[in-house]
Parts: sequence; structure tokens; C-alpha cells
Amino acid sequence: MQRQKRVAAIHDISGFGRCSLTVALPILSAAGVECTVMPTAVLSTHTGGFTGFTYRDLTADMLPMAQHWKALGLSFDALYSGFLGSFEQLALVGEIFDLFRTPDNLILVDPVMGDEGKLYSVYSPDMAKGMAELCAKADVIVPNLTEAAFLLGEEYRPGPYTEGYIRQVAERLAKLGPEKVVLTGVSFDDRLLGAASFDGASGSLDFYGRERVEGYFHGTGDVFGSTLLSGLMNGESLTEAARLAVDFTHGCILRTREEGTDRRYGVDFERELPRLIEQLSKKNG
Ligand code: PXL
Repeated sequence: MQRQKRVAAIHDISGFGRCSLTVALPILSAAGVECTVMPTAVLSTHTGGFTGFTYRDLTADMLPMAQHWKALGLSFDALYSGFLGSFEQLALVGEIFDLFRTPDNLILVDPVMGDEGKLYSVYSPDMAKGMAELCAKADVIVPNLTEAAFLLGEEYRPGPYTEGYIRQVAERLAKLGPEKVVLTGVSFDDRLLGAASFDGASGSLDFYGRERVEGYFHGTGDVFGSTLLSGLMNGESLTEAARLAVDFTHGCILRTREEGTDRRYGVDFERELPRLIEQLSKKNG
């Protein structure tokens, strides 16, 4: 039997609203991956569409947590960062990556900053410069096209896109440092929506999309990133893992649309998990 993989997930805990750690932990666990968590902040809800949420910043706890893990001799097959609770955390997460970097582990940065052309309300524009520096330490980054524009310091363009545009965005993001870039929210027409995986080493670009479902579904970036990492930790290539993540995220969106749940409540990924497990076990024979 293969040795079990262990991941450290560095995201916030939004008590209500299915995103960040309340999505990453169950998805990685279902995928058979041991998930160590470092909460960057604890909120009553996420910040997307709710008002009056509580916000407990955990910046001061992060390095001591990492140092404790290091003292215990723990190592991680992947480090996965997402929503950060403060600007200062960008440098701290960089330090934590340095602490646990090995020649063959994976650093995945989801540069969570915004969507639909806008930064999340808790962030200021200088977050983008710090996030670009953090992305330089990653092997793989998973920005949506809003985050890609902020990382590159340029204006956001809504889709549909041309392949040339997606390729040059991915190439310029790879020049920031990460070898691999998975762009989410990519569409070349009105019908399909999906992800483009770019491998800087070979220059290959792969697009995989499913039928677009109209509207905004909160937390799907985290569902996507966590599933992508689940695939990678189960030995899939970047392209296969991105396809798995598009399919899973699309399945969750279809369920949620069917149920007619408030879009701020996150997607019903829980009842889609058996399909993810089935897909992973099919591939792993
Ligand atoms: O899903 C991204 C995300 C994560 N965490 C918090 C958020 C958001 C997006 O709004 O507010 C706290």
C-alpha cells in the first residue's frame, strides 16, 4: 500500500458558508489525504455577501504553530494556502513554506483575493503585490481571472476569452515563479466554463470545461483547489487533476442549483463526495 500523503492547509475558518477550511478539510480527508490545518482567521461567516460577521485574526499564532510542527519532526507532502487573514500573513506563510520545503514536496498557492473583477471587501490593492511574491514560492497556483489580473497589475477582462489571451496570462503568471498555473473561470464561448492548466516547463496548455451554470456560487474556488490537490496527492497529473476538479465542482454546482439554496451558503459538496471517492478509486485501481 502507498504511504498516506499529508497536507498542511493554511486558510481561514468561516463558521458558516462552506468555503476555505470547512471545504478543504472534508474534501482532502475524503480523498484519503491526512489534512493538518492552520487557521489564518476565524469568522462567523465568510465575507461574501454577509454583513456583521465576527473576525478573529490569528496572525500571531501561525509561526508558533508551524514551529511546533517542525519541532515534532512533522513533514508535509504539500502545503496549500488560501484566504489569508491579514497582509502580514503573506510574509509569514512564505516563512512557513521555507520551513517545510523539501526537494519533492508541493506548494500550492490559491491567491484568494477576489472575484468578478473586484477584490474581497477585507483586502486592499497592496495585497496583490504581496500575493505575487508568495506565488513566486509556489509550484502550482490556482487564480481565477480576477486574481490573475491583480497579480499581473492589469485591468480585469470579463470572458469569453481567446486562447491567445489565456496562454499569455498563464505564461506571465508562470514567470512570477510557479512552474504550473491553473486558471479557473475560463470560457472561450457562452456554453462551457472550466479551467486551463499551463505547464511552464513544456509550454502545454489544456482546457477542460463543462456546461456553464448561470450565476455566482460562493466557495467554488476552494472546492476546486481542494479537489485539484486531492487529485495531485493521489498521483494524477496536473491536467487530470484539473479535469477531476472541474467535474467535481460542476457536480456540486448542479446539486446546489437544483436545491435552490441561497448562493451565499456555499455549494452542496457533501453529497457529491461519494462520486469523488469513486472517481479517485477508479483511477487508482
Ligand atoms: O472562498 C473564498 C473566501 C474564503 N474565506 C473568506 C472569504 C472568502 C470569499 O469571500 O470571505 C473569509
